[in-house]
Amino acid sequence: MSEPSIFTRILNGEIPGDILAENDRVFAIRDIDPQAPLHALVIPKTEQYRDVTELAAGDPGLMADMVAVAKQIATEHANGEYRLIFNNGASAAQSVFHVHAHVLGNIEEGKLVGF
Ligand code: DGP
Repeated sequence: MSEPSIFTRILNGEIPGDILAENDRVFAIRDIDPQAPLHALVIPKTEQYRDVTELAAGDPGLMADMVAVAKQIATEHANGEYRLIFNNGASAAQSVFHVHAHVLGNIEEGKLVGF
C-alpha cells in the first residue's frame, strides 16, 4: 500500500492547506506556488487515477464533477472565467500523481505563456 498523496494529507488535515471547496467526491485547494492571481487545484477525493487520461477512461462523471467545481471556484474567486490545465506525466510537468486540475483565473491579458 503506497503512502497517501500530498493532496490526501491536506484533505485529512495532516498538513495545512487552504481548502476552497469540497463536496462528496471532489475538493479544491489553493496552489502553494501560484502562477496566476487565482491558482487552485481541483482534486478527486479518490487517489485511484494518476492523471486525466486514466480519469476520463475510468470515471468521466467524476471528471465532469471536477469541471463543475472549477467553475464554482472561478465564480467565487474570479469573474467566472478560468483556464483549466492537466499536466500528464513527468515530462509534461506533472509532479503529483494523484490527478488534479489547475484552475487559473484573473489572468492579466497576454500573460499566458510559460505555464
Ligand atoms: P503538477 O506539477 O501538475 O503535478 O502540480 C502539482 C501542484 O501541486 C504544484 O503546482 C504545486 C502544488 N503543491 C505541491 N505541494 C503542495 C502543498 O503541500 N500544498 C499545496 N497547496 N500545493 C502543493
